[in-house]
Amino acid sequence: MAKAASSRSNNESGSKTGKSEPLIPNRERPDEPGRYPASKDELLEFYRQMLLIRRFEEKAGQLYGLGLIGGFCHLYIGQEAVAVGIQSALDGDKDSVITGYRDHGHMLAYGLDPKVIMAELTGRDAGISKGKGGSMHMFSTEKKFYGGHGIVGAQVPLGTGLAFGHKYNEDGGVCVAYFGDGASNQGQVYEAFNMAELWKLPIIFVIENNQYAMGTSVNRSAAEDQLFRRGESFRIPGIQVDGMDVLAARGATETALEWVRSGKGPIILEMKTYRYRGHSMSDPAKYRSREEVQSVRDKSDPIEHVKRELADAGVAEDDLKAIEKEIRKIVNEAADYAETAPEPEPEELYTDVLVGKY
Ligand SMILES: Cc1ncc(C[n+]2csc(CCOP(=O)(O)OP(=O)(O)O)c2C)c(N)n1
Ligand SMILES: [Mg+2]
Repeated sequence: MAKAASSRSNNESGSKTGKSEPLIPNRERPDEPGRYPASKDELLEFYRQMLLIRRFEEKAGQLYGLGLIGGFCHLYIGQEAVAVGIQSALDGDKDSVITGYRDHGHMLAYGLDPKVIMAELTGRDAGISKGKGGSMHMFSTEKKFYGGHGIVGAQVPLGTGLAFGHKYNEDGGVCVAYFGDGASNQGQVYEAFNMAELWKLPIIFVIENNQYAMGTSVNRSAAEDQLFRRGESFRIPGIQVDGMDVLAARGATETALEWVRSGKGPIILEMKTYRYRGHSMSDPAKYRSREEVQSVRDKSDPIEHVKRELADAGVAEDDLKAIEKEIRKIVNEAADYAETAPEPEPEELYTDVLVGKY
């Protein structure tokens, strides 16, 4: 099988859907994934969810600018198709998710209430972590969403532990551990890969390759910039996916889930994507040109992509406008709520510090 992005530099996004190479000797390969054949209703739902993330993140950026959100804030704009495509394939009752600090989109794609997420951003008691976690430390054990982690790469061994828990408890769940291209250069990632394959743990390692780690491009920092190959030494297969195409993301996730659920151990999905905004709200973005960003927006925007699919499926422009209106209302209400909800009482400083006695 041909590698998806063989003729492109890794600095470009928009490689074609899920192809993988038979790189590891004597190792069965996952099936070649296809684009998910979504129904019109499913396509509409993907559009809705991606638009919700985009408008939510734009609003979060505005509230940050007004000083209503403090600390760090990393926006997910541009990467929406990854979280929406992947999360839509998961079993919310069984599967667990863990990610880094760029986490609002994953929470929204998991169906968490935008009000509760926005209230966390503004540090209010009604926030999902009672206003004590902020942008980077959102958590919902009920939804099996285990953060929100500010330490780059930390979620990879933690996710491997979650996968160990799934296997040990025989609960049929799979862990999805998201991390970035920058994180993929860390040593702890490879210790986790080794254990995960050795113990055949049910985990999908999702590398969200948005081409940059803060201001450093993949090509400047990665000796092997085809990140789907990073599991080879551990005999973990990898698939490179067009992360700007929600149907490709969903299709590859189906393939990965089939692999993992059938007991074959971990798998890597490299999602080729792009972030339009700076690394965080305080990034002056001097390491890339405006033209580069604009060119990705023009050629590969994930929301425009689905809009075209919807038009082909016969959905009227007015129906899309109605969804846009509905989403703006949800986001405005979330912002109003997050601006007016009370702050936590000082006593909250002493809660949730330890889970219990050891
Ligand atoms: C262990 C550690 N080292 C460095 C940092 C500072 N830092 C925060 S984000 C980041 C870049 C990570 O980039 P990537 O993994 O590509 O994720 P992205 O921000 O692109 O989503 C760095 C170096 C940190 N938070 N933790
Ligand atoms: Mg990155």
